[in-house]
Amino acid sequence: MLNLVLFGPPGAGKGTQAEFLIESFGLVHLSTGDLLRNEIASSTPLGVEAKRYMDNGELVPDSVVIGMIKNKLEANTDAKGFIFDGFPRTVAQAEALDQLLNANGTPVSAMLSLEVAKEELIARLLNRGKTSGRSDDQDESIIENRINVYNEKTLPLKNYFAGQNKHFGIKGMGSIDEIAARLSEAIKAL
Ligand code: B4P
Repeated sequence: MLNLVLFGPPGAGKGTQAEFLIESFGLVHLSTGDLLRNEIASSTPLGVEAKRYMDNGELVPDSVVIGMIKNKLEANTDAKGFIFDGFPRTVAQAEALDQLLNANGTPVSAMLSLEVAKEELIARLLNRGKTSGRSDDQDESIIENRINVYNEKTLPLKNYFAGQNKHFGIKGMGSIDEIAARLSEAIKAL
């Protein structure tokens, strides 16, 4: 089973590259950002709570996202593998993911970390904000906050997975196809 954690700051290209990876490797895509946006669109109680955090570029509480991932893993027991996009984002989430996957004997295979310069991240997100309607992509100060939250709470996960010899840095600058080719090469070498 191939279980990949696609990692990187907001705007690194996680969602973009996940589309290519699910097609090439036949994996089930689990994006906590997409799951949360679906909840918001359906105005569920979970969505209403999550929106308060997401609009400000803050992380949604761990218990909420861990519960969503657990449900999705249970609903996809016949999957060939998963691509985790935007999850885990905190050490508590990484520990919970390890526990859930190890209980099934199917641990994380690798963390693929997309590396992109901050100015490029901001430019990509502001550009997406012109058409996406995403409230968290419209305002540069909210984007800056998302990047700060990433540096403070999410970046420590590099060391977490490096400690398990599962961290692979991938240059995330260049064309979408070039980056997809780099990811593909890294996965085939696993
Ligand atoms: P996400 O949905 O994960 O949003 P993201 O970090 O902005 O990444 P995304 O995948 O959407 O963008 P991508 O880099 O592909 O999270 C949103 C919010 O949800 C979080 O802030 C948080 O509040 C909450 N949340 C989600 N998961 C959570 C968790 N586990 N715990 C707590 N809270 C959680 O791409 C960005 C743009 O760049 C796109 O427009 C794309 O077209 C463009 N792009 C990509 N690659 C490019 C390239 N090579 N060249 C030029 N442009 C490129």
